[in-house]
Amino acid sequence: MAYDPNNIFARILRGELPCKTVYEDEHVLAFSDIRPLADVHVLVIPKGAYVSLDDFTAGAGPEVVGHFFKVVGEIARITGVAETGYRIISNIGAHGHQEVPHLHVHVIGGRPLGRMLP
Ligand code: DGP
Repeated sequence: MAYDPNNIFARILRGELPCKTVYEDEHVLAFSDIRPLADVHVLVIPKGAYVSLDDFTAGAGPEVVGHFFKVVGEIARITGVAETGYRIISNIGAHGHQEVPHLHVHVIGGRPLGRMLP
């Protein structure tokens, strides 16, 4: 899928829409989800224009990809859920029910989340 530069997260990255920033560096932005499923619900996005994990791993260098996932872990520490446990989810494509076509990882925690897979 071609990247839509007007998707909501692209607009957040350009500062056209507000967000509650949890973490930011040169390559990554993390912000609170607008529809939180738990006390902690943070979205972690690369700053590059990637729709999916496939685009990201093909288009970004291994340092950037590695750094991204390191930040995902850092978000769990910053928000305090690393100690109690949490869930990371990335919905990708139609079957994954991806709503916003800019790669993002959900970091969800702060309550027992129950079993997700059968
Ligand atoms: P999904 O693409 O299905 O993984 O979910 C996208 C998530 O993005 C969903 O949990 C709600 C969140 N979201 C949608 N629009 C906005 C927005 O404008 N601001 C913020 N902070 N989150 C948003």
